[in-house]
Amino acid sequence: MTSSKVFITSAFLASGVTPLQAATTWIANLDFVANEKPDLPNPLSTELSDPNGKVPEWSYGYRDVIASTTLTLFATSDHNNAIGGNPDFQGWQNSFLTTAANTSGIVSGGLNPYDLLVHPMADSSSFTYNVIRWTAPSTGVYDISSSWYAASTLTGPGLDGVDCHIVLNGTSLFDALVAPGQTVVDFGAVNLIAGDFVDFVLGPGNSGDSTSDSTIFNTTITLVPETSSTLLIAAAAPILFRRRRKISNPPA
Ligand SMILES: [Ca+2]
Ligand SMILES: [Ca+2]
Repeated sequence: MTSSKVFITSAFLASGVTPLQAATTWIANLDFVANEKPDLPNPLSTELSDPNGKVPEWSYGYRDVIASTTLTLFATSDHNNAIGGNPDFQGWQNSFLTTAANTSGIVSGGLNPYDLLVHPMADSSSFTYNVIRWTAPSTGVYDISSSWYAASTLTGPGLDGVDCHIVLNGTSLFDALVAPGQTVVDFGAVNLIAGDFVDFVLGPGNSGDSTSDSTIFNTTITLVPETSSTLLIAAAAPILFRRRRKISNPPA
């Protein structure tokens, strides 16, 4: 499906002059690792904070439907600094619902440095969908570039990969299936108002079976700077932004 947003710059037009503004960027995996280190009991640790104590635009949790405004945050008791016994693999886990990263700068547990791994539950669970939420800190145009890699290449009954979604304020903007071994990407610009929230949602695929559904996810969100040229264009007419997306199948 395709969505579009109309960008209206009346506030900027009224102000007349707007200074150049540096782009601000959020990167899901690096911001996650930033919150994981240092570990408690170091007094500088924020690892139990959800929303992210270092980059509070991010929250981590789950719910039982794809498109909704609800989000159940992970509990303090869901935090683990050695998931699967690997001290590099740290983050949140409730049953098999996992949001965690390789916090080391080396390959560890089959994950590349700083890989962020997400895992859903089965459809039969009361909390099927993994949700990573980003809340816009200010009104503006944001570029969002996302990828999901279904890491297992196993195929067979129930082993059909995952489904991924981008949901804005409870309404889905993007939906795709990710087959085993496949990478799906989505990129585009959206006009957001401060407080809007963008959910990156992962489910168990059409089978509803979450076996071997570990998925490497990342997204980069960039506030598009307001430049003089943008203002000139904006003065002429509202700008229509359309999301763009593609699905890539890497070589086996
Ligand atoms: Ca940690
Ligand atoms: Ca699955």
